[in-house]
Amino acid sequence: MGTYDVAVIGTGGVGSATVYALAKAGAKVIGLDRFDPPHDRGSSHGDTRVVRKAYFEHPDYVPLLQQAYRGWQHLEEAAGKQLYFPTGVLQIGPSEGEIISGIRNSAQEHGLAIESYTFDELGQVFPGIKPPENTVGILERDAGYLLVSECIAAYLRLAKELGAELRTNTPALDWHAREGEYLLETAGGVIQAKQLIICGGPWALQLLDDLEVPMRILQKHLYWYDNTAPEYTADGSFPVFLMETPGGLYYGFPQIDAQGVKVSRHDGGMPIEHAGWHAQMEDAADRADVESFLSACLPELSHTVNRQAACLYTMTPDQHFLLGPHPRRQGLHYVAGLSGHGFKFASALGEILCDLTVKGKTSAPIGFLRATRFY
Ligand code: PYC
Repeated sequence: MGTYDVAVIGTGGVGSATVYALAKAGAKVIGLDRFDPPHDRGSSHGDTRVVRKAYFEHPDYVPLLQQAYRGWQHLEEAAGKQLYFPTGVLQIGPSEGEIISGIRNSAQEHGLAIESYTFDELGQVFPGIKPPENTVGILERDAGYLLVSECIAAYLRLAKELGAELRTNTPALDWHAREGEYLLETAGGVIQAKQLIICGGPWALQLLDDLEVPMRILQKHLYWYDNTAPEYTADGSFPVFLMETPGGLYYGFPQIDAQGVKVSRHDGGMPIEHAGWHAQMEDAADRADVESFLSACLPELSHTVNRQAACLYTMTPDQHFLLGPHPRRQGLHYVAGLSGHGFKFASALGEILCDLTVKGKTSAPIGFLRATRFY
């Protein structure tokens, strides 16, 4: 075994992409996970994830998304299967609200194609949607959803074929720097690596506590509603949607299988003390809240839940990611606090973390995501 070039803690969305990128670059890499990924104990499960480019959160994310789109295409080719489904993403909100004005800024700054709809047009073009009063819509066609667990499984399979070592059900307990390398204490013994990448999702609160950025964990519920209405199906051209309503920010996916239409609330959420959570699978207040959104805005959808799941968001104070080389520790790199919108970036973040370790630098514009913005 000896010393690895790089150890990656956490092989969910970003960790699996990172292990793959490192193995492809010829590094001797080991990836560890406390469960057996793809699993449902973190932030990368529930079948689907939104992928979109005209990013309302900040225009500086757009170059990373352009890299991510290329990365997902590469993964599809390498894995020999479709993982990205360009159903389009429709975002609805007040025309001066955070979402609509943010999309317009990003699209303008980066020359991205978007289509605008007035309130009246929304009702005509998307007959299943009753938009909240005084809202407008923007459709981005080169956007849609990714099959989240299948992306992770593909990265891990391909990484293994390229020689990466993967240890599942092996919690990383602690790490120490010693004489130019890292010693990683795990439940299965100590691992030595020249460099360390921490992609621990909600476990980053413990593993990256010396980054000194206060993160918190929120639990979110996902619901799959039974559906017989053709206007909510992917075949019926229903897009992925995000809706900024007076009651909250909700999102969902077209029906793609017998489970129905997946809907959840993006803002809010229940604070969780520790990532070793015990899922509270039923939250009557959350479900009632989501269903009042359905009654108001997706009135043809049933309220019969075929499946529900819970997942975790790891939030930073400003809801932007933490990414980069550790400010005080040579050879230690971090990605954390993806704040519920990170999976779509995983293919790019894996390449960037690979470059930071193998080349010692990246040409990707990630300065705005450094943890040092909080100091
Ligand atoms: O990343 O677009 C996103 C998203 C919406 C809701 C949860 N994540």
